[in-house]
Amino acid sequence: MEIKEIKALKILNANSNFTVEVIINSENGQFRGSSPAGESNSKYEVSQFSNGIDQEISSFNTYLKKLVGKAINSLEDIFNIEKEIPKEFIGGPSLSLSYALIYALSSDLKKEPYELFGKKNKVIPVCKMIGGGMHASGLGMDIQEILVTTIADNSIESINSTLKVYKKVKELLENKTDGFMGGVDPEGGFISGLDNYESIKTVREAIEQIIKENGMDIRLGLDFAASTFYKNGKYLYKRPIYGKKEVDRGEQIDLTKKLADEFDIFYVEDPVDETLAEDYGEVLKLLSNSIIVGDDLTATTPERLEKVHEDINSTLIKPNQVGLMYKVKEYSELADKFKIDKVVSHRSEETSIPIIADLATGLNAKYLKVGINRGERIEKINRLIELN
Ligand code: 2PG
Ligand code: MG
Repeated sequence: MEIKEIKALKILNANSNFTVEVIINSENGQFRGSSPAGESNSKYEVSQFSNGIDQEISSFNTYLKKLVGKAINSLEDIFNIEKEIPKEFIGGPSLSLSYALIYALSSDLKKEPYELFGKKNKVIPVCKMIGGGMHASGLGMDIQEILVTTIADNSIESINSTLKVYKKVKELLENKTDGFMGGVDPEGGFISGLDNYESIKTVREAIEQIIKENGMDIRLGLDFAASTFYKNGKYLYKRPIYGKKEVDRGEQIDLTKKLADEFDIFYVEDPVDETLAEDYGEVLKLLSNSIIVGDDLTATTPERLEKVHEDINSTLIKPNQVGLMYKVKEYSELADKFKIDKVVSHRSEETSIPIIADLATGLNAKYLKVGINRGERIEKINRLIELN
C-alpha cells in the first residue's frame, strides 16, 4: 500500500487532555492511530511530547510530508520508518504514526491487526474495580488500583465473571459509604471514600459472593503504583494501614505480604518504588503463588528488563512507554526469553482505538489490563470479545 496523504492533529484523550492522532489515506481508505498517556508515569518511560504538544504536532506534520508516496508492505517497513524517526518525535507522535500504519497495512494485506504480530491466543482481562492514587486525584485510596482477574477458558467467560464482580462492588460501595454516587476514575474504577484496607476488603467480599453464586475462579489484584507515594525513603499513606502511615522499605515488603495473605492477592503490580528492583525480588521470594508485575520498574524498555528480570515474574507492556513498536516487539520477545508473563495494558488517559486488544492477542500476552467501564475501555473489551 502507498501513503497518499498523511497528517497529524490534536485530539482529546479520555482524561480530557490533548494528544495526537495520525490520519493516513491510502488506496484502501482512511486509517487512524492515536497514542494514550499516563497519569502516573515511570521515570524510565519516554516523554510523550518533548517540545510541548502544539509545537511538536506542527513540526511532525512537516516531517510526515516526507512519507507521502512511501510504500508499506510489511511490519518491517513500519519498523524501518520508526528507526529513522527523529528523536524529538519518539513518544506520542511516533506511536500514533505506527498505529495508523498498522491499521493501514493490515487492511491492505486483508489481515486483522493482531495477525501482523502473531497467532490468535487466549487473553484474559485484568480489570479495575476501585481507583486511588493519582487516578482518583488524591480523593481515594493511596493504592492506585484494585483489580480483578480470572482463571478461565476464554475471554468471554472471564469478562462475564469480572463484570459480575464489578457490579457487586458498586452495590457494596453504595451500602457502605454515604457519599458514594457511582463515580469512576478515568479507567472506570470506582472512587470511594473507603481507605486502602476497607476497599480491598470490599472487593474481596464481592469476589466471594460471586464465587458462591456462580462457582467461578476469580482472583484479586493490586497495582500499588508505590513510586507515587514513596518520598525520601518512606512510603507515605494518607490514612493508616495496619496501624501505620509512614512505612520504610522493609515494612512495605512486609505489608505487601500481609495484605496478600489476608486477602489472597494473586496479582501484585509495582508494590515498591520503581528504582528498588531488589525489593521487587524480595516480594517475589515471599509470594511464590502470586504474579509480581513490573510496570514503572520496567517501562516496556528492553534494557530495563535485561537488568531486573530476575526480580519479577510478569511485566506490563504499555507501548507508549517506549513509543516505538519495534522496541515493543523486542521487549515482548525478551520477556518470552526470560519466561516472564506479559500483560498488555491500557493507560489512564486512553484514546478510543482498540489496538491494545490486538497487540495482547498477537504478542501472545497472558493478560490485557483494561477498564470494564467507560467507552474507550469498552472498545478494547469488545475487541477482545470479537477476537475470542
Ligand atoms: C498503571 C496505568 C494503567 P497510568 O499504572 O498501570 O492502569 O496507569 O496510565 O496512569 O500509568
Ligand atoms: Mg501500574
